[in-house]
Amino acid sequence: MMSKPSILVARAIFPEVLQSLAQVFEVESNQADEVWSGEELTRRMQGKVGALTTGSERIDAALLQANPQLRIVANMAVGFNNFDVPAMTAAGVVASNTPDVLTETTADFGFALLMATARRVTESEHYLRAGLWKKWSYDMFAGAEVHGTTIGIIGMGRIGQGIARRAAHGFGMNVIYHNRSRLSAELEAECKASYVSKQELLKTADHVMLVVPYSAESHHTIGAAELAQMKPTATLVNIARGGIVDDAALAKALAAGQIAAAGLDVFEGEPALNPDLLTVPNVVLTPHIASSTVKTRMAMAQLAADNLVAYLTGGQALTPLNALPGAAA
Ligand code: 8YV
Repeated sequence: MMSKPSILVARAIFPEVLQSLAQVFEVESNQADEVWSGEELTRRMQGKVGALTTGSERIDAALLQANPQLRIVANMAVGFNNFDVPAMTAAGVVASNTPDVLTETTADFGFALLMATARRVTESEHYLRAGLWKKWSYDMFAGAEVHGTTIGIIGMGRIGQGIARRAAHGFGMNVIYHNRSRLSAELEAECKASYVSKQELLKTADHVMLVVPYSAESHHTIGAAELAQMKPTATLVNIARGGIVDDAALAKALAAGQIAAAGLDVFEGEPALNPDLLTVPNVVLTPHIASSTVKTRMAMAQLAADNLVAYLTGGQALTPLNALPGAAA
């Protein structure tokens, strides 16, 4: 009998997904969910032809060089800035991600964060829990209107479009967007979204939503200069990636009342946070949970696992990020 190919599952995942992988592969897993250093990950990768990673594991040229047997790394995330895709392609390693299965769930969370930020949900809850609520008052936690206002979406991929639909059809918002490329006229009509320059968006939006993938070009899409262009009554939500916003500049702008409030699910250097963000009251902070519903996280884990099975047993990944010459079965 032929021995099963060996794979690494780099972080804890749903046991049932792990069990299904164990039917096909020899699996080294990490159900203790230890956070491995780059060297440890490289060492654990030895002898493995495939790996399932999350957005926290970096796959770079050094790891690839030390593991020439590796054939595929399947990320349990739609974002893949933890992968050096050109280096993977050069090394003949397939990279895959988990698009589509998290789109609507993540768009829901973008809206949750927008609502919590504009309507000061967490700030008022902290006040209540601290026993400070003694009487009703006319302007208590008066926030920013959401329905009927203008939302500016930066990054109009699948998730950005999901947010636009919710905003336009559910909340009667005026939707403006900025993106590297313009949507088709049909998609613009469906999302009721108008394309504007970044400057125009920053100047006119009541709520700015960031859904742009992280890259060298999108680093600090929002910094001090951009915050200065926003309305003092505006809110900013980042469900994209840490590094899209200059968190230090944002903490300063929030403390100074340069913008009204922010909602952040992702941070520069997470899980570490810029300490100044913890001292300003007008920011809602969540620990990178935008895709986290039971159903969606299961679908993401299953798609990552299915990519490993499809490529290593059939020669074709389901949702590859790179095309390798001669990779198809
Ligand atoms: C993941 C995400 O939870 O898919 C993404 O890009 O940011 C989140 O859905 C995270 O990356 C862990 O893999």
